[in-house]
Amino acid sequence: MKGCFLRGMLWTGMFSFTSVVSSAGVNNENPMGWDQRLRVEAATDVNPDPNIVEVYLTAQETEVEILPGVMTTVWAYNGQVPGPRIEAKVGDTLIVHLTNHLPQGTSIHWHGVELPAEMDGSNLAQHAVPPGESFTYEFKVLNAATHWYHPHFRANEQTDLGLAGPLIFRDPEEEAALELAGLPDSTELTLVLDDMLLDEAGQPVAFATEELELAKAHRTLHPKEIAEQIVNGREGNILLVNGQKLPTLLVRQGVPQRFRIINVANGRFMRLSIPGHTLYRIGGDGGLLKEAIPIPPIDQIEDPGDPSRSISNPDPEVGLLLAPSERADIVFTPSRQRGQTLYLEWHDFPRGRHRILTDSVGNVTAFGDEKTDGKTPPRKLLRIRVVGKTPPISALNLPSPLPRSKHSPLMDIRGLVDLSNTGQGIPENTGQALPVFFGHGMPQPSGAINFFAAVQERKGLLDAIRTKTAEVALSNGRPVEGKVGPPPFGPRPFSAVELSTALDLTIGEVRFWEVVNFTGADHPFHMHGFFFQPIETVFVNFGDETAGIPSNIKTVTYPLENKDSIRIPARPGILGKSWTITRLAIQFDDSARAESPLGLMRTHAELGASGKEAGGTGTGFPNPGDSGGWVFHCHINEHGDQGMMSFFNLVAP
Ligand SMILES: [Cu+2]
Repeated sequence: MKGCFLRGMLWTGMFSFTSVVSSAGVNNENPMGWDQRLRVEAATDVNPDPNIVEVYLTAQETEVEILPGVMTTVWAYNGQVPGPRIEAKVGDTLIVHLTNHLPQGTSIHWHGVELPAEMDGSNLAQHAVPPGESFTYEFKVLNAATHWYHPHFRANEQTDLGLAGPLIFRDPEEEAALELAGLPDSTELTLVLDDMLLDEAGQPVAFATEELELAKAHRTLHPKEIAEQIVNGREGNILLVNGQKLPTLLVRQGVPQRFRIINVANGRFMRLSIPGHTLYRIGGDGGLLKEAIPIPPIDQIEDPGDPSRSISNPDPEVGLLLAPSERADIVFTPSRQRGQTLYLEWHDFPRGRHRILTDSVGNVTAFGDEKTDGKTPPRKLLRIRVVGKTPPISALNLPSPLPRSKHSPLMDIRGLVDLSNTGQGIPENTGQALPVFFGHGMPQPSGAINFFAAVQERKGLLDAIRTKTAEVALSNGRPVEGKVGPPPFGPRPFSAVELSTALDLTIGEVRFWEVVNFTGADHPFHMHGFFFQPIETVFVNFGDETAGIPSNIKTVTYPLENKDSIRIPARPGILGKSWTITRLAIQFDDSARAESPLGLMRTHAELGASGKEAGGTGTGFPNPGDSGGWVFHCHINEHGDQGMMSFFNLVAP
């Protein structure tokens, strides 16, 4: 990136300090070539203006060597998996020229970025860029944080095949303050975590989610495999760090390392640990936290189902957990001596994987309990070799509070929402509350499964919850009332949503989402274009008196943080008698963003439905002050693509 960072500039503010063992002095650097085997190469900035970053990305099929001696056919930006690292500083203008050489339409969604609606890249913001054509994205960089970019058409297939890249927005003052605290930016590394599902020939296994692909897939996948990919999210058999299987990083003992970690996997939750080391999480989706959060390594416990073996501690609160699309900014200091090797490990936990039951001819009949859920042994992601001369050990002082870009301050908006009307375990549709219901139906014999994210008022559903009979309302996973799509539900209800029936919100207002999860699995909720601040998750269980299962309600709260993606935990009990409600405070304010110069969003809305890839029909956004339509969805890409996605219109007051 361009621009000169203000080295050594004093960070003004009152700090206390958290001491972490580390080194100090001239050796506070990593060994020569420390990251050369796994660094994601940066995109070339072709613009000489120091305040404009302008890059070209070409999406096309290519071959890469993931397994030794095997060329795997992938889809890549500029031939790289992951895509080139794009860096810019707050205040810059970022211009990206996308050229599509894929065999199908594509777009780029700038995940976590505050930008004008028409630059968002969602299937609501634009039509897919057809094969052979180009599209230019342009927006101003407002928030310093670790983001990423990926397609938003057939995201399950395109992202999984390799189209995902890191997007790092920096604030030089923030970086200088961290450097002053003893955290050298020369040891910062971006880690893009992913997995790929490869067959015996080292090629990607067929995808099972698009209608077209579903038909095709029947020649290559059994209905059971189709249903598994869809309901559990596609989990790969090869784990990748920056596109490589178990790459090696070189470090010195006592020299603190900063990792910007991005989980770009379709369905794999990245639960991370470095044995013998505490990780300090200093930031996440929306930039730096107020305070570093220490995260001890994940311990092994006796498997309650089989005392002869051990499993990773099943409590997801233990260790660093990144649901698909989440990011973490962590610091840790290698304490091992020269010649020793550490590993960044992936750990399993029970996230609600379903087992698929079939009949004698292979048709899918039902879901069953997945007894291995959460019990996969730990796997190594990254080798960390301690090499070079060991420097003297002193202390790294992480300031408290952590420095934070004045351009994107962390303002607590959770106090601006009124939770007094919320029944603790009952979602409401009054006042500031915006209930969103996540659910899905039973599998069809073909393996297809319908998902939904229902956003409109669902009085019947709310009443059913109040009377603890939600299973009646959720007949085959469909809300019995509502305006989302004409029956029968197709595999892609999102395409049937009409703009005129979407939720209307007003620019500037503060609301809270109540994301209600009826399912037995975790789902990562992702909001486009706006940060939210997680307040709490309420685990509601009305039990089953006849089976002796007691009722209970448990509430988990969250630290102050700006986020765009969050794990929505599974229901704690049986279907219809239990659910979770995750409450997120959010201010729908995009008034600081550049006016849309083209009015593309309004144009698209007026174009109306143009096949399933368009957002839908409606009157659009006639007022030039309107923001546009914004989507939110589950970021297990198979779920989002199958309908666990909805949107709202943001209009001028
Ligand atoms: Cu999901």
